[in-house]
Amino acid sequence: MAILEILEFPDPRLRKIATPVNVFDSKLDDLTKDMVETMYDAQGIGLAATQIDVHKRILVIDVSESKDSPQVFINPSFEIIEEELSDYDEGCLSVPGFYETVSRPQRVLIKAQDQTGGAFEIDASGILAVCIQHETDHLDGKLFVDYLSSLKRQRIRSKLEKEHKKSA
Ligand code: QAP
Ligand code: CO
Repeated sequence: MAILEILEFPDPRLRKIATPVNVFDSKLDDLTKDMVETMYDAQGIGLAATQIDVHKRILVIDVSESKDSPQVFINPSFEIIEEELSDYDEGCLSVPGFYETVSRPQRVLIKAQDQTGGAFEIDASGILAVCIQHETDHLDGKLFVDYLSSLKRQRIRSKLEKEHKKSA
């Protein structure tokens, strides 16, 4: 297993569109294990393959209290069940140190495949509904900062660019 490097905003590679997975082999299984390990190491609750510079439609999420229930979503999509929006203070491993309120539909039906290609569905509300929408956005090159005002986004961008210069 390995801990992978997480890309940070405004890295242009975070804007790439991920392509569907169609081979369910041991390489995919190894990659999802590395993603789970990387997510836990970074104290995250969700990680998209895009964030580790792999442009395939793969997510790992663990919204459990005990951090022992990783869920893998291959080729995820969702349908909105409840259009009503709810607000959540979102963060992102690719935007470290920043949290802002985002409004999203409060209930969604998640459709995805597991590591073996088996299809499953989850009726999600609460933090899982927030997380799947946030992570699916990554696969389409979208970040939670895109929902903020351009002023807020620019401020976050310049602060992170300064951080990156310091550590470069
Ligand atoms: C996305 O985000 C999410 O800034 C996952 O310094 C967030 O795991 C979905 C993290 C909120 C639903 C609600 C962020 C860790 C982790 C940071 C994360 C940080 C350390 C973010
Ligand atoms: Co994120």
